[in-house]
Amino acid sequence: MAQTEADATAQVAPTNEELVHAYRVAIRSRTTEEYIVRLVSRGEVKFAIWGPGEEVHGVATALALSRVLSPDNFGFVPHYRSGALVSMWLELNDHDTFALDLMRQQFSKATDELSGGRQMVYHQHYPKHGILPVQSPVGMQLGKAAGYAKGFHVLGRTDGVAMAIVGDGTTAEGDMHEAMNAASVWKLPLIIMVTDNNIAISTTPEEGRGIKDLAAYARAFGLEHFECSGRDFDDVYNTTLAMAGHVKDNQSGVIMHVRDMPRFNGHSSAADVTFDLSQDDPLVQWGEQLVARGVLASEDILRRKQGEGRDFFAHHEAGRIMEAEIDNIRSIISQVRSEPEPDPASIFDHIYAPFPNVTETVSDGSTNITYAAAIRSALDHIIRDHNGVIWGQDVGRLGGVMTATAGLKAKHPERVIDAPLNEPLIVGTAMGASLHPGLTALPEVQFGDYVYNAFHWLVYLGNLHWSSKGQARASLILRMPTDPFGGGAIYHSMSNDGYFSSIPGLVLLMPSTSLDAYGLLLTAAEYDGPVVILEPKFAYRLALGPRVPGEPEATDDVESLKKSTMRGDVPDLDPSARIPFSKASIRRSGNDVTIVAWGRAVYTALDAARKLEAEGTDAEVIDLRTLVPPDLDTVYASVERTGRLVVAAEDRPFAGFVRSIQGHVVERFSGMPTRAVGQKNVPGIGQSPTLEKATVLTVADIVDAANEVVSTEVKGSSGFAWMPRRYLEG
Ligand SMILES: Cc1ncc(C[n+]2csc(CCOP(=O)(O)OP(=O)(O)O)c2C)c(N)n1
Ligand SMILES: [Mg+2]
Repeated sequence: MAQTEADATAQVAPTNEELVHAYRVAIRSRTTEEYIVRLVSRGEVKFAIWGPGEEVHGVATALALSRVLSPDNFGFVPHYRSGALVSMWLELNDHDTFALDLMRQQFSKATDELSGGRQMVYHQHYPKHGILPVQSPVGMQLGKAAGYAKGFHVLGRTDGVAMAIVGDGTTAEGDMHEAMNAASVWKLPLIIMVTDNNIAISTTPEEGRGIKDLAAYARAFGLEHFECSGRDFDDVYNTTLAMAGHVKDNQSGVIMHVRDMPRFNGHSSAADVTFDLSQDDPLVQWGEQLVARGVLASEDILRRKQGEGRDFFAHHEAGRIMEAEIDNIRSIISQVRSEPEPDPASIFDHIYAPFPNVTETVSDGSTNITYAAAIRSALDHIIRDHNGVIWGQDVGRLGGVMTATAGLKAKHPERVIDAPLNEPLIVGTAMGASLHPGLTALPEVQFGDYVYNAFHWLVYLGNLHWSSKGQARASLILRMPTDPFGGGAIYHSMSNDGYFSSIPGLVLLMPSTSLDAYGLLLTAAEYDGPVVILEPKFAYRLALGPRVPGEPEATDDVESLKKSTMRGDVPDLDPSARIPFSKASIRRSGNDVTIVAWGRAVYTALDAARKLEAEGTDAEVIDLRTLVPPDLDTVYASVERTGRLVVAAEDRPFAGFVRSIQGHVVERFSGMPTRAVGQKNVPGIGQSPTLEKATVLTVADIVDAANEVVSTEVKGSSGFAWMPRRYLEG
């Protein structure tokens, strides 16, 4: 070795003090987990998962990473077996209560700072320390970390690094392919760490792992590959140090393959948890090495011994360091045992981040701003004022297939990004990027019909804030076109409101006018949580609803505005306009029947109302605008007056959101005549125009439903079951 290289290695090699510290943290991790095994065996805790056998890898990795990275430029999503790694990383970054934090989560106590008793153990989240929230579905660490890496670049950082830790079985998930694509195409400073114990619960590599050669796999994506033995402290430390330096300096992705990891207590508490003595223990071996090097005394370390029973401690001589940790863990357990359980009423806390307190922009006249142009203008403001970044298929060069992002790439070349053709990549990485405070992720999915392979991300976005006790905040606005628009057939026409409305925690919007699209987007940008916006396709090229503040009014200006927005320019509208969440709009007042609609159905409902008026029925039309959480007060106040309800939407009522709004009203006003109408309950819209017409919501559907409810006599067994107040006030 040349002299300078030797100096550099000596400088970064762990000192004896650091080695002792690392050994103590590794021993604490083993002690904690073997005590958890006891708690499980006694039935004191419901479920546990753990990583005995991964301690040496964990502490060596954390120590090496800390040489190159800090929470300021590093974020990572751990695996549920990364306890020792997380514990060491936290200690190196001035947080030394990990064992207590963990035990509180293990016992699901009210004091569990990580999730308030909502999450399984090892679902950590320490945002200040760069530890990103851990979720249960394996694989999502990958998209999340890839997005976090992308977020560093969006924010102009050239020294950031993100890491996802997954097990070997998880390399079969599509998430792996998505993260590899993102890392390759976007040149992300991403570490994909595969901790390989050669098993996935019970599935062997032969049964479960299609990637036979991780080095060749990495090469195919243009990434580097590093590998080490997870049993060997020095190998892990040196390889990780070189690998992390490479990722940081080159700002490019790697696979880090950690081979030969043992699994000592079975997969989880659901398995046979007997400590497996047939495998060599890296922690015992490393202790012996540290004694041989004179770093520790012989009495300090953990050793195996002959013993009876299934318990770890029956077969091990703890040594001085573990003895001290046993006292420590026992006192933590007895403290945590006596701490309070979560308050049952707390389940309703943190479903949403606080909604922005905005005043509705009220406007009159008719707008000349198309729906697409209103979206462009709002996105323009969000990019500028909220660190917004758009990515999706064809959103840049083309301006989106619906023109909703036209002109924005020219204005913000770095903030409008044509993404790979992969929806879970788009939504998942946006989710990860949105974990950077102050960044607003604006993913677009090209058609609502193509978001289903990203559904797990939407479910996760819905529970993230709640499951982290309100601490994790994902500022993400997902936009996608929906509703039928002539000839789209099964996969470009469907309305899918009901799929998303059943995910608690998501704000679901469906604006039907240019001003609502504009104002709701700007409100969403002020919100620290996930928002899904469904945009009716028919609307994009139409100027719908009242004037948008800031739009020109002089005839010449209006003409040039129309031309320029058709060309795909971005109009400059008043950035102060807002439409509040969860506030419906009464589009037409009436007394005889309430029609609740959203999206394209609002216009079908207004046409139906005109027809009904000609027949002598006075219909009120309510545009829900925010589907979830819905403004039921406005609906209730209206039906209380009219006594009749029709819910009309483009989605299928059967088992869907349309039926749900109807159900709320029926529950509250027992006996009230109601109908729910929408797309017919068939698997899709046929390509034939005749079939399409027979399938989608029509004016006649609404008129017929309104006539039915208006002509229904409201009677119960003992006379009138329910009457609108106006009859009683007579
Ligand atoms: C998406 C998803 N599918 C299934 C599961 C259930 N499950 C939990 S762990 C696991 C095996 C993971 O194996 P591997 O990636 O090798 O990690 P290891 O547990 O071996 O560290 C499975 C199937 C899950 N949590 N998430
Ligand atoms: Mg495994």
